[in-house]
Amino acid sequence: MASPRIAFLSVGILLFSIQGTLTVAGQASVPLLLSVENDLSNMSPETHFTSVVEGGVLLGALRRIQESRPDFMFTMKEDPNYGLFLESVNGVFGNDRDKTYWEILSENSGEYKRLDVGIGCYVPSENEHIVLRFSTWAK
Ligand code: B12
Repeated sequence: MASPRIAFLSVGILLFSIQGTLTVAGQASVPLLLSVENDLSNMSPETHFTSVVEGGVLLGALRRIQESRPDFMFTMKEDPNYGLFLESVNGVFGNDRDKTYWEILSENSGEYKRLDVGIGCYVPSENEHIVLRFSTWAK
């Protein structure tokens, strides 16, 4: 039997598909799912339905969740060469001492692919499932 989480995600994706293109402040928008996973702290994962404006970057989706959900927050810092680095999610910061960071992935049919750019450059596709996973680069 499908787990409640998979059932929840499936219903969400179905609703998004039925709705088709939504609008955000009069602009065409692209719906997506965003999950937060932190196995290092044994936290239960959370998933949010969000969107970006057509052609918009992932940062817009994070901002949209933060504006509508008081339990979701994030911080970032600017790197002179690569742009915006996602520094913390829900108060959990990566750090050099523990070699931890927020890895950004795209999930499709159970397969996880690491994004090749950061939150300020990545342009999500319709109904994409983005995963923010607290990870270590020590391995
Ligand atoms: C080591 C490394 C990391 C380490 C840095 C840890 C550390 N404190 O040393 C970790 C594992 C954290 C990391 C993460 C990511 N990285 Co990286 N990383 C590198 C790598 C291999 C070397 C960087 C380095 O040490 N340079 C030498 C030092 C002296 O220079 P520096 O300027 O101080 O380096 C800093 C920046 O590079 C920064 N940084 C590292 N990665 C990224 C990614 C982004 C988007 C930003 C804004 C900054 C940044 O962290 C370094 C230490 O402070 C480079 C590739 C390369 N060979 O340069 C990729 C590289 C910079 N990373 C890249 C990417 C895509 C990511 C991720 C987005 C991957 C992901 N999907 O999760 C994440 C960032 C996620 C987030 N939270 O925003 C891309 C950036 C491409 C782009 N145009 O945006 C690169 C170029 C690799 C590639 N070709 O794909 N990375």
